[in-house]
Parts: sequence; C-alpha cells; structure tokens
Amino acid sequence: MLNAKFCVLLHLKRFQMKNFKRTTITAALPYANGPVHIGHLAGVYVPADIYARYLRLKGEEVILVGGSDEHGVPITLLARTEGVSPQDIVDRYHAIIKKSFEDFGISFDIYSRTTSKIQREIASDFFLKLYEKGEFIEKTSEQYYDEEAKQFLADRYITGTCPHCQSDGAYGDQCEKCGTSLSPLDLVNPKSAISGSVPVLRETKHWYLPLDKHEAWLRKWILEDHKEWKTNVYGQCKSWLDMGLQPRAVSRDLDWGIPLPIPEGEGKVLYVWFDAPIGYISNTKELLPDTWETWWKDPETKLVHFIGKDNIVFHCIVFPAMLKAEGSYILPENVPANEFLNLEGDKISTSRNWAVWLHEYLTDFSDKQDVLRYVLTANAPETKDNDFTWKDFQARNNNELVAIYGNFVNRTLVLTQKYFGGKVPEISELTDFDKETLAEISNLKSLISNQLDNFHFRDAQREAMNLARVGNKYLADTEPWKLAKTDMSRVATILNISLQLCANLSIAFEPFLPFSSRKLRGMLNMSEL
Ligand code: B3M
Ligand code: ZN
Repeated sequence: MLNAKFCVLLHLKRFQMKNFKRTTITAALPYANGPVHIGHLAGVYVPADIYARYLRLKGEEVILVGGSDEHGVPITLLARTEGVSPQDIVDRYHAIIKKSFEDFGISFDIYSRTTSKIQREIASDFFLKLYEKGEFIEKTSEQYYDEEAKQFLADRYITGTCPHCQSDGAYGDQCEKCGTSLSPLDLVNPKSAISGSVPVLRETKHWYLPLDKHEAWLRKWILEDHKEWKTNVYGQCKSWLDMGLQPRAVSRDLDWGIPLPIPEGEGKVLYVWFDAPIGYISNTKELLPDTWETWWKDPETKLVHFIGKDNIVFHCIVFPAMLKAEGSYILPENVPANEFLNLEGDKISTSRNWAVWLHEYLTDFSDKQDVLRYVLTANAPETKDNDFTWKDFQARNNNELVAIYGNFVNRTLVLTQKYFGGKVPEISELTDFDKETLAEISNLKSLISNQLDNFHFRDAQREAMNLARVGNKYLADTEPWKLAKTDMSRVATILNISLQLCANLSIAFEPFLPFSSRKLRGMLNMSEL
C-alpha cells in the first residue's frame, strides 16, 4: 500500500520542474445572462478556489481573479426578449453570480466585470497595440444583414433549419439538437431572430487574428513543452493544431460591447472572446493598480487558467496568441480544464431549467455549502463527464462527512472534554502504533500536497478524508474510553495525538471545506492559519 503511494509521489514530482515566485490564478468569467449552477462550481470555481487556498496555506504569493463576462450576443438576445437594456440584464445577473460565489466561499481577490471602465481602456489599448504592430489582417466578407432592423446579424441572431439533422430552430453558429457547429451560410431557410424577416447578404469588413501564423510556436509550446497538461486539454489542443489554425475575427457588427478604437471600426465592437480574457488582466489592474504588471509580465509568475472544456481553444490557443502578439505578457503555465457535470444522468441546461442553481441550493440547505463543495469535488469531472445525483449527495454526506470526519472530531472533542476538562493533555510516552500513526499523518500530508500541485483535486480530497479514517482507526484500536479507569497517562497521549490529527484535518480540509475548517479551528481554539 505504502509503496504504491510512493510511486505516485515520484511520478508526480517529475512534473514540477520550474520554480515560480507567485501565481496568478484565473477562473473563467461566467456570462452574466443567468445565475450560476453546480456545473459551474464543480468544473471551474471550486477547483480554482481549492488551488488558491492551498497556495495561500503554503504562504505563497497568489491572487485569484474573476469577474462576469458581460458582453456577447446571448445577453443582447435576452435583453430583447425581456424588453430591457443589456445593461439591466448584466447588472441583475452580475449581482446574483457574485453573491453565489461569496456564499460558497470562492475566495476571489477580485470579482469584477467586463463592462468596467478599466476593462474598456485596457481592451481598447490591447486591440490598438496589435493593430499598430500589424498583427491583424483585414478582410471583407459577406454577412447576413436584416434590412428591417437595419443591422448586421450576429450568428446567434440567425435561425433556420439544420442541414445535418433537419431540425428547425438551429442557430447560425450551432445546432443545439445535434450539436454540429455551423456557420450562418449553412442554414436552410435562414431567418432573422430580430425581425423575423429573411436576411440578405452584405459586405462588411473585419479584423482577424491570423492564428495560422502562430501555429508553429503554438505547436512547440503546447505539444512539446507542455506534455504535462491534462490529457483532455492536451488532446483537444492537438486536434485543433492538427486540423490547421485559421484566422479568427476579433471584431463584430454589434452595438453591445467595447467599440473598436479605430475610425474604420465605427459601429463595430470587439468580439466577446477577444474582450473577455483581457478581463482577467483589467481585473488584476483594478485590484492592484500599481503592481498588476508583475502578475502578468514577470516570467517568475505562474499563470494558471481554470476553465470548462468548452473554453479550451480560447485559453490554450487564441488568448496565448493574443498575448504573444502583444509581446510583453507571460503565457499560461497550465490550463487544468474540466469536463462537464451532468445532473441525474442528463445534461445540465439553462434553457430547459435542468440545473441546481446555487442561490436556490442555499435556500434549501442553508449553511451546507461544504457538503455541496465536498460532493462536487468527490465527483469532479476531472477526466471525463461526471454525474451529480441527490442519492450520492446524501450518501457522501452521511457516510463520509458525518460518519468519518464528523465522527472522529466529535469523539476526540467529547473525550477531551470528559477526561481533561477540554484542555489539551500532555504526551507521556509514544508506542510504536502512535509513531506509525504520526508517520501516516505526515505521509498523507505530502501526498495531499503533491496531488494538489498536480491539479488532482479528487484524489487530494480523498487523501484528506483518509486522515480522518486514520483517526477513527486510531481511536478504535487504542480504545481510550476503556483505559480511563486504569491508565490516564496513556489516555492523555492518545487524545493528544487525536487532537493533533484534528488540527491537521482542519488544515488539510481548508482548501476543500473552508467553512468546516474554520468551525473546527474555533472548537480547537486554534488561531487563524
Ligand atoms: N464567458 C464562456 C463561458 O462562460 C465565457 C468564458 C470567458 S473566460 C475569459 O463558458
Ligand atoms: Zn442539427
């Protein structure tokens, strides 16, 4: 058993070569067109928070940067349906999302938004710099135009029949029935989602980031220099690279977004996927106006992006190409993207209202944030899509959190109260079993660290729970309640070790179950970590 663990340890060690001074952690900016649900939490925000809390525990310099993604077509569509302005929509959902993250203990150092003034400045400057350096190509193409509404139609504003599955209501960028990616010109019988009229083709000019020109260094950087990336991430990058990269438009004909900062760009805005990742940078500048560049430009800073699998290409290929083209930024060191979480065997869907919304969970289970965090990490979709079920939620709460963790802590505290009036008793002499137990605790501690260093959060949490298992076994084998009549000094040693284990539990679980850890530290009269 021990040997197997050490092999894992050695294997993990091999990947940690470079030493960094500080870490910039980003968590994907959720679109502010709806509340966040358990899929968001499991895939992105709990892992990002675990990692940030872990590094802070180690005393490292770290920031966790987040915010709402407030531009993009879906927001304008929703505003139109509700007859309100896009700003009304993002104001509403930004507030709800921000509160959900606070409620679940996601320890953002800043949670801002892409409609901020500073974002407008930084994203415009970023575009201008690339424009002036000649990093874009300009292309004129034909796009659908709604003559009634007098505007160009974004892909999402055009609906029609899917050429693959023949279902109606496919969008200009994707058919949600069969999942095929589409371009508006693929749609049969296209219709404008704004006026319902049949759109016509018109010429329009846009600016493109020529990803094909970046392909060679991207191939080397990802496929050779970052073989340690998660296989799902590496594999997706490889298949994009193998298909050959194409220029990507960074502007759109839309009136919601950051205006193109060039005269020819009148009436156009930055494409939301150009704008949003720059939000990480501007939110850092909002947090640290004087030192933000250290967090984005110093090669001794490690940049890590937490995202869901649908965002891989943007964070591993498009954003790095933008950063490289700009010239003064570091590139991400890792992008530990997760797969998706399903709910009771079915895909989570906002439009079908098939989700557990975070703000609703708390009305049913107030103060039970850690139970959800625990279950989501235990089932984290780290390597493949995974399923959340209420049955599993109940089982993990009862059989693990209560029966293992809670039971051990409770027995230790009750016995300490009973025999020593709640004071920590002194150790007299250690038996071999005591020593083995202490060694096991320290083994588990380094195992947990190594798992966390390598983004294996499920395994790390499992090992943390194993600490409590060690504690239960220790109490069951030593039976201090039987010794109390005959050998109080032995009872003192046993409870001292058990209390040490409780203190270690509060530390080991701090990244995963911050609310319980804080409570436990309170019960142990421990100071802040
Ligand atoms: N808002 C997509 C998403 O929420 C997008 C992420 C932006 S991260 C810069 O899945
Ligand atoms: Zn289809």
